[in-house]
Amino acid sequence: RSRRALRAVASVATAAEESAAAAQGRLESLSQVAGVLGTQWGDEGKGKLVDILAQRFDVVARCQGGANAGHTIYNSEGKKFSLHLVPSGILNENTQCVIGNGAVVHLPGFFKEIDGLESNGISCKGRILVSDRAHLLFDLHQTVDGLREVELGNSLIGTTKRGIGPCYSNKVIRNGLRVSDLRHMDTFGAKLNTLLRDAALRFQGFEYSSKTLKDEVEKYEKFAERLGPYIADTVHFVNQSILQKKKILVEGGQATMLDIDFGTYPFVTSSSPSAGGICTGLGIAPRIIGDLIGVVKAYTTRVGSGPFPTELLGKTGDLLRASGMEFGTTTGRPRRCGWLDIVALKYCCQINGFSSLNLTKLDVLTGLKEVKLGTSYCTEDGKAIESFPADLDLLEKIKVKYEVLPGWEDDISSVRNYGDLPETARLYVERIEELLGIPVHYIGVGPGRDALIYK
Ligand code: 2SA
Ligand code: GDP
Ligand code: MG
Repeated sequence: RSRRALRAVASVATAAEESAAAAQGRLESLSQVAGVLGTQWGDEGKGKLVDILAQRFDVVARCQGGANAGHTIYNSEGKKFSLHLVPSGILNENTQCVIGNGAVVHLPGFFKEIDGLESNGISCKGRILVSDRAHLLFDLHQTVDGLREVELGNSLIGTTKRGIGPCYSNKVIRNGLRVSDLRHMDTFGAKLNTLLRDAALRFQGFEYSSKTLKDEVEKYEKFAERLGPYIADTVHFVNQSILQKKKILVEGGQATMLDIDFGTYPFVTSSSPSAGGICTGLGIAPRIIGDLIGVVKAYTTRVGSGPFPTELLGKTGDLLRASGMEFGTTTGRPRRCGWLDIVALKYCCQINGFSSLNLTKLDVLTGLKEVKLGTSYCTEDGKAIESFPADLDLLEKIKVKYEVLPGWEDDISSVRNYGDLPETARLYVERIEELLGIPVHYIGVGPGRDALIYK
């Protein structure tokens, strides 16, 4: 071979070595208990990062939400998996998965998900523990979710209709059924009857008869038997694992801007997808939690109704939707797209105290002449707004001030070393770090497992 060819081979080897070393450094330094949380309105690419990090963790746990989540992962052969309730650690055969007490479990959906994974060669038996404190989400909750949305008409929330709100409502009003109730099938029917009767009293369209109850109880008798080996006191399991020096990764669903307390209420989900949800949804003490990685999409998307200050309603929004393939993983709904919202992100970073960020889908911005960052909000008459407002009327009318940065033309999907990104792409990353005051340690440049730059 010519000297030039040899030099080229050597430099490729060096680049690969460099990226492998950067990956190792990042992965090895993660704390014993760490979390991956969404920072915007969901679908930032949390599943992909969790799947990658899972190789270094013994346990991957979900602490909130249910099958409203849609986490997409491509394995090393490029095969696509869409996970809903099962944690994204499941593709890594050495990882134990946990569905914590803060999650809501729809058993028909759970078994369907497991059957799908097993038929694709992913073994689930003995690898997933479901908290006996988690609440059961019934078909009735899904029906009620749909009926509530119809009732709301034009002001509907745009839920996934997976029954999340109605199930958490029963939890909070204290007549919900928990996984542990499956151990007492003698009283199960009477408790379920209360929920069915309440729904029938409240909604005209809700069909209910004693046969509905009988059928449902029979179904759950079978589920109880099948779920038996999965049921555990996960609070005890997780805390014992911590004492045994095992590494625990918490996988957030949805995101802070959809949080029941911090999100754009009422256009939110019914759980706590921010840092606090780790403590309440798994029983992990706050001082044990170490690194929290915030997953930030390089632009913003939102599915469902509600305020979206940096939304792009024209061509650029359509372009982002098409090139980012922005369609709901659970429902297939088109996602609304817009520029990165630094004001909302600052608010989110404040709430969660992230140690680092994963900027995802940077590749989707390739080809844009310029990219914009929404850096401040003001009222219609130009008065500055200091922090992310609770007031929806104000949010709907808000004016966003943008910082405009130059775009980049080069395809970045095969870049693996930070220094090989175009200068303007680096400028974009570094400006985000500067504005948020948090380092970006991971940069996504494609959906695949390997399409990640460790910075
Ligand atoms: P819900 O069903 O009661 O939790 O809906 C309330 C709001 O929360 C939003 N939400 C989501 N937003 C983004 N992604 C989610 N998961 C799926 C996905 C969504 C899908 O990964 O794409 O397939 O449509 C998710 N889950 C809940 C929801 O849109 C409402 O705004
Ligand atoms: P999650 O709910 O946060 O896990 O995200 P979703 O799976 O709902 O949506 C993220 C989508 O973007 C999925 O289809 C991922 O495969 C894809 N994705 C994740 N990271 C990247 C990236 O860096 N670049 C590109 N092009 N796609 C990505
Ligand atoms: Mg998703």
